[in-house]
Formats: sequence, structure tokens, C-alpha cells
Amino acid sequence: MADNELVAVERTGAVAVVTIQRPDKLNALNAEVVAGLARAFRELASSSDPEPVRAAILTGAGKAFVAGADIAQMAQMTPVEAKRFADAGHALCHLIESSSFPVIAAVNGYALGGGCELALSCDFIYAADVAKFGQPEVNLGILPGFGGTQRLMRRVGAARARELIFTGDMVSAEQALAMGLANAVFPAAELLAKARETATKIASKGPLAVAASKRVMLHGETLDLPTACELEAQTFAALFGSEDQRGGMTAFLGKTKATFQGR
Ligand code: DAK
Repeated sequence: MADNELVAVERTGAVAVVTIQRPDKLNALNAEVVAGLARAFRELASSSDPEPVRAAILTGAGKAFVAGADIAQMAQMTPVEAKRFADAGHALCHLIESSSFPVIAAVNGYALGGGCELALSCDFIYAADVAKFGQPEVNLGILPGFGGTQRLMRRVGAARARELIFTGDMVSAEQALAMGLANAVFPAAELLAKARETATKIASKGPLAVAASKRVMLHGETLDLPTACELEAQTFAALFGSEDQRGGMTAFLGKTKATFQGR
């Protein structure tokens, strides 16, 4: 199946919903799905778009978000193919993580292995009450290969990440919420509407400010505090050269609502 049939993109104004469409295999990530997702996010980031995307939602069709990397495809891989697959997975996660617009993972069902890692590369996770999270790679004799050992640890803390990765156990949406893996849990039927509501709110804010905040938080995570605060200060100062900063502050002082142009 062509990668553009495996990944659907729907736009409503500045909000995009990216849906993985391989429900018969619980949206397992094969090379084609990974390529389709990379293409979708690259196109959404394209600066030639007359109405740029300001927030996106990533979700899955059917009863799974993503039940992991495609085990049938991985089982046949040579080391060279496995490296190519891992590189493509890392590149995809980095593309999402470093995109200029926030991406919300709307986890509608299973988010296992590479699926949990994909959700972790999004800015935050909203989960359906039926969702299940886990890193079951140890059951297959491998380790998380799309950055899970690192991003899960940063999100939920080292001890919880170790427990999940060493046992391969699944946790419920409520448990994911309690450990800070998910930001919120909603009834399954309301998940997408809730994610859209938040994405629409984000899209109404100053896009340069949102993008700069995302960039500073991402880079700051790997820096010592004084260096990270210096990065914040420089980025803060740079925003004072934008029309959005002038418009936003003028609107506040004039008691009107700001409309941001992203300039
Ligand atoms: N891969 C391929 N097919 C999968 C799949 C997967 N991960 N998960 C499910 N499917 C397929 C099933 O084979 C089945 O196909 P048919 O038999 O109908 O053709 C169909 O989806 C429906 O699944 P089930 O019949 O099993 O559905 P159930 O509701 O009974 O069970 C389940 C749902 C999620 C509990 C079960 O499907 C399951 O345990 N799935 C596997 C979960 C898993 O182990 N996921 C982690 C995969 S490992 C790396 C790159 C990446 C990674 C590692 C290294 N490098 C290259 C370094 C990441 C690794 C992983 O993600």
C-alpha cells in the first residue's frame, strides 16, 4: 500500500490531524507507515503553505494508536535493513519533536513499543480511557529502538521508565496519567474533540512565541540551568523584533484581542 494511503492528513484552518490508517494490523509501524508519517510532517512544516499549520494532532484509526514497530517486517530484517529502519524511526521522532508547531498525541488505544515512543516524541499526550501504554520490546529480545529508553525516562523519571522497560508490562490510561506520561484522560468518544479544542487554542496564540518556547524547552533539556536560561533570555529578546510581540502588547493595552501573523 502506498504510504499516502497509510497516513491521512486533514486540515481545519491552522490545525492538522494526522491519522495512521492501518487498523487491520493495529497501525503497526512498517517502513511505509514511517515514510508516510515523515512525508506528512515534512509537508505540514512546508513554509510555502499560505496558511501555516500552528498545531497538529497525531492519532490512529481503529482500536490502536500504534501497537509497535511491525514485528512481521522486523523479523525478516538484515542488520543493514534494521539500521535503516532505526534511522528512519529516529528521524521521524526528531522531525515531530523539533517541528515548529506543537503536536498532541491523541492516544486512542494501544501505544506499545514504537507506538509509545512515537507518542513520546509529541509535545504531550491526551489518552482515551481505553488506551494502554507499554514498552514490550524485552518480550521480543530487543530494546526500544525509537528513542524510548531516553524519552520515557525524561518524561516519567528513571525508576518508572526502568520498571516499564524491564518488565514489558502495559499500563492503563489512568496509570499513565498518574505517572505523568499522559496529561489527561477522556472518554474515547471525546478524545479527538478535546485534542482539537486544545490545538485550536494553541493555534490562536502567537506562533513565533509558541515555536520559540518549544525550541527553548527542547534544547534546554540537555543543557545546564544557567546555559538554558541564557538561551531563554536570548530567545526572549529576539521576539521583541517581531510584529507579533508589538501587536500582542498593543492589543492588551488597547483592551482588544490580538490576531497574530507569525511575523
Ligand atoms: N507488528 C505487526 N503486526 C501486529 C503488531 C505488531 N507490532 N501488533 C498487532 N499486529 C497484528 C496482529 O498480528 C494481527 O494480525 P492478523 O493476525 O490479524 O493478520 C492484528 O494486528 C491484530 O492483532 P491481535 O489479533 O494480536 O489483536 P489483539 O487485540 O488480540 O491483541 C495486542 C492486541 C496489542 C495485545 C497484540 O496485538 C500485541 O501484543 N501486539 C504486539 C505488541 C508489541 O509487542 N509491540 C512492540 C513491538 S516491538 C528498532 C526500531 C523499533 C523498535 C525496536 C528496534 N530498531 C530497528 C533498532 C521498536 C520495537 C517495537 O515496537
